[in-house]
Amino acid sequence: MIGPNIKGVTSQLTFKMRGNTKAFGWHQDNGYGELDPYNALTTLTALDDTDEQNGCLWIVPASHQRGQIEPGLNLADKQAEKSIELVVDESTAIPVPMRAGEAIVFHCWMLHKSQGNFSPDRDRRILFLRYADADAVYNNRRPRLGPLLRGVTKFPEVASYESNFLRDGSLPR
Ligand SMILES: O=C(O)CCC(=O)C(=O)O
Repeated sequence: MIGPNIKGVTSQLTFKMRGNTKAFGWHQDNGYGELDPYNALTTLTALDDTDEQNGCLWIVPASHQRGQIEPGLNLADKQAEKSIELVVDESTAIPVPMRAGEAIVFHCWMLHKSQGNFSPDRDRRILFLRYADADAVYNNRRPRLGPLLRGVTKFPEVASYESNFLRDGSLPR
């Protein structure tokens, strides 16, 4: 789906433990930093069974066809200014219940959100991994750094990205 040349963009564990009723608003993953070409993907692997009660993901099917959506900025609110949260017509939104070990893959423009975990006894842990074209750049045209997982890249800083890490995975000081 991305092509022969792929880099890792983010790896993230999102734990929504029982009793954490905080929702995560509608957004596109490309809202975290617009990557071009626009074919970056997110894979989401459920580490626990997840459903509407314990905060499963919701998506708006086919919403990736709308392209990059700019969040409306509320300049009076400094937090909102930084937010990637979008106001969305939810009428066609659907929950995506998953069994532990199942994975889904979605496009960087797919609108998604999650509700809080209202289960009294079930945690909701998810692994998010994002991948992009090895030459993907931000809108300022600088390359997004990340490990080259497959193929080649024209950017030496991406090709050498992993060699910048020390053996224990930390960055040199
Ligand atoms: O953890 C969640 O419930 C949603 C997280 C998410 O969608 C994201 O980090 O992009």
